[in-house]
Amino acid sequence: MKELFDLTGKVALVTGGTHGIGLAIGLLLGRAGAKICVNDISEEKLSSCREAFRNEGLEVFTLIFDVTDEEQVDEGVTNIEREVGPVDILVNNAGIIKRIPIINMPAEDYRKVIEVDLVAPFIVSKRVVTKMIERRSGKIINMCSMMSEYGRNTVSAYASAKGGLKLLTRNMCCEWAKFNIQVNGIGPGYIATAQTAPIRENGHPFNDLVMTRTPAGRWGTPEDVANAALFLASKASDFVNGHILYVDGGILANFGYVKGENEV
Ligand code: NAP
Ligand code: GCO
Repeated sequence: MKELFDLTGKVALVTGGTHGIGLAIGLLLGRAGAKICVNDISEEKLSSCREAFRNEGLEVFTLIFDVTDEEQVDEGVTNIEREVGPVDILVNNAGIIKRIPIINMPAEDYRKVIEVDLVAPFIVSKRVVTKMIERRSGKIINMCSMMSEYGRNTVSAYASAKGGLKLLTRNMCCEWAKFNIQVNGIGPGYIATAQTAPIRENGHPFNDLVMTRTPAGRWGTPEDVANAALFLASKASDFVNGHILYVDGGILANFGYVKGENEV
């Protein structure tokens, strides 16, 4: 049973994995035996990431590159292939969000979110998949969102990107499954990280909405998401492809309810 989730001998790249969901994924895949590579655009955050791994008795190969820059991605992945080995597991985790009403959002801001959240997973996957095809084996996990299914005020760019990433995931499945490469997405619900801190902390009313719309009645944790990543990175998911695994405490299943109505 344990060998189903044993990643010993595998090389995993988690983009933007220095904190939040990406860090939790890297630590868990590392505990499962994988050699972990993490990139970011901030050396300071890479340094704190190395400390987090050290504190868990784990090694991590860190490197700086911007996932939206094809040359930097090629250089970074070439460095990983030389120093660590070809990437077996790619987690396209890096992402940004800008919460601005459409009418006020500069097109440049819209493009930037699309670049990081949608174009970058295309760029990084395209660079990494060549060796996966050669070796007839690989796992790609795209970090989608419940905004791959829903819109909401102010997150038009983010929802556009995450909706697109859902279909890019399915297209990658169509083109690469025949090479024994499984490409899936994870769709987290509302997770307590730096990205959601502005709408979760200091009594923000959005916090009440999330608490009532989420049947589990809590914010998710980065570890909740990492558990799903371990499944999609392991042998246990070898026949799962083109799937978006929602890790959302039931929010997508829930239209909502009137507080106190027929509550058990
Ligand atoms: P986060 O704390 O904002 O972390 C995102 C990471 O991506 C950061 O390390 C960031 O680095 C990195 N990054 C941003 N732009 C980059 C670039 N151009 N090149 C390389 N790295 C870059 O976010 P999170 O909450 O952990 O979320 C991680 C992923 O899950 C994102 O894709 C997010 O959209 C998705 N997600 C989050 C939630 C949630 O509720 N938190 C729910 C659904 C989906 P810097 O910090 O140095 O900029
Ligand atoms: C927001 C939140 C969400 C989460 C996540 C939900 O402003 O609505 O940031 O977008 O980040 O994507 O799944």
